[in-house]
Amino acid sequence: MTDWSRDPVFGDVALRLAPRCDKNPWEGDLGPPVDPLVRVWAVWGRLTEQERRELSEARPWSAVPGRGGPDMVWFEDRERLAELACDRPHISALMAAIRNVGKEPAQARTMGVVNVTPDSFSDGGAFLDPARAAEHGLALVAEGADLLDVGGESTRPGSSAVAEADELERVLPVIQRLARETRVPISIDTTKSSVAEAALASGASIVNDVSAGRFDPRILGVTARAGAGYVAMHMQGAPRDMQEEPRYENVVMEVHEFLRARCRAALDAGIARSRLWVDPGLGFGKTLDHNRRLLLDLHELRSLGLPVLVGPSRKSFIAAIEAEAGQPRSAPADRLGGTLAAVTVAVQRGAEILRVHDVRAARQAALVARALAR
Ligand code: PMM
Repeated sequence: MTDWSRDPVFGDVALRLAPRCDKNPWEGDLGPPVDPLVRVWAVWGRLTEQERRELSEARPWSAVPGRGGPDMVWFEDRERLAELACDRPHISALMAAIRNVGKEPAQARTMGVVNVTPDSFSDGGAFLDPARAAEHGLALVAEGADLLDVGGESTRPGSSAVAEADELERVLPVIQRLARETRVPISIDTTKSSVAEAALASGASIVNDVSAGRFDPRILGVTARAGAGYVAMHMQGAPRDMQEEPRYENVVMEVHEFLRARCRAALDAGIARSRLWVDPGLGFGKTLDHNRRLLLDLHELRSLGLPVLVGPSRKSFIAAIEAEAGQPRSAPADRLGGTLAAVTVAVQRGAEILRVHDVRAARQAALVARALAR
């Protein structure tokens, strides 16, 4: 008998939606194993009225009899299901989870942070000199970084935008040197199309846009024309005011919906689906509870069918958890333990890219988190 609650990816969904289910729906008395994509099951008793109505529309479906009505339903019309799942995180999360059943989650990759800024919250000023920044990037590669993220504008809460010329002056020499001296893909952390364009021409191959194209929509076309990768990150508001009073009805649903819409815009601008990544934007217009919910429900974002990148590294939610427990708030550079705890949770919920300052430690945490989730 399969214990679904132990499955690394499916476990969470199974626990919340289907605690009564103790059978593998593709085996034994429920029929032979089939392509999981075409058979999605749901435990009827756990669904809301609205969800039942939505699922009932997705005919043809088969019901597995249970006491007092259908116990489980499954769907065999792949197209109809994909259509239905497209706008409904709840259903699509179920689909994504099922798609991952039995599959080894990929080993998460690390993206080392290279901030060429005077004021980033954790390492501001440390690498403002281009030579030091590039050396730091190379050191992160030596620690095992799979990617490097170079940024010239701080996005810390309360910060204001940096002039384009300053941003270019900070990042271009660093990208050029890193591109010459390492084979690791380089991303440019910017919201400006002009900076993205120059960085891509200088050796970067990914645009990491914390505004997901809201601040400067041309960035999508620039990325598309270069055939580059694109990280669409969620943020409520702008860095200047994002932490003033972040509010959500349902943070996971809203972030999911935002990312879906922004990925639609990216696709419409010509960015290939295979080049898109999504990021819930920990700390960007979020309280401790919002960050906690997003980390715990990270697998729900996997239902977008795109790699999920997450950046918990040294963020203030770690200090907020300490404060909640009556402990002193640690300084950003002293948040490695908290970062690794968050990395563990993220990996066990299917994160594929970890944006971190401490690459060696995060790689080890990710490896062990995955091995222990089996
Ligand atoms: N966090 C920061 C900057 N850029 N980009 C992505 N995609 N995700 C993040 O979480 C993220 C980011 C802020 O952290 P830093 O100042 O330490 O770089």
